[in-house]
Amino acid sequence: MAIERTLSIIKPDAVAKNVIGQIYTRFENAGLKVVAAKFTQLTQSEAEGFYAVHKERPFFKDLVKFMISGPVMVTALEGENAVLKHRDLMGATNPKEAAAGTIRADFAESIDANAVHGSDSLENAAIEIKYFFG
Ligand code: RTP
Ligand code: MG
Repeated sequence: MAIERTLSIIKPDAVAKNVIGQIYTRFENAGLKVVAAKFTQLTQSEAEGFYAVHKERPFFKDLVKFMISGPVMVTALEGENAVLKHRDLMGATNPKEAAAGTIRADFAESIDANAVHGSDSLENAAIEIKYFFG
């Protein structure tokens, strides 16, 4: 299996809940290694740029507003099959639909405040890691 990199963001709701360590432990237990990280407050233009693919969607404004509502933990993770593995750890976008034991099932409140972001493809992972870490 290929060694991949993926981008994870622990969103403002999960940072506020003080569960960065619990989420990192899940990454570690799944064999995902932290290769870059920064704790940061996104600006409006950073959040808009990051989620530019969604700019025509009805939820875009609320998404950006939420992502700048508090600090986030941005992490590049590396490991076997990292993109899909990280998506599996996160669970479904809507925590009500997320499988038991996933990060969103355990820590997310709603489809808006859903604890984590993860790259959805290897191609987007490369773009997103470059966006935050150059
Ligand atoms: P993410 O990008 O944050 O990892 O989440 P995702 O791939 O599971 O979901 P995506 O479709 O990329 O949507 C990005 C974020 O927008 C919010 N969203 N709200 N109200 C809605 O119908 C709706 N749909 C999406 C979610 O917070 C989602 O994480
Ligand atoms: Mg997405």
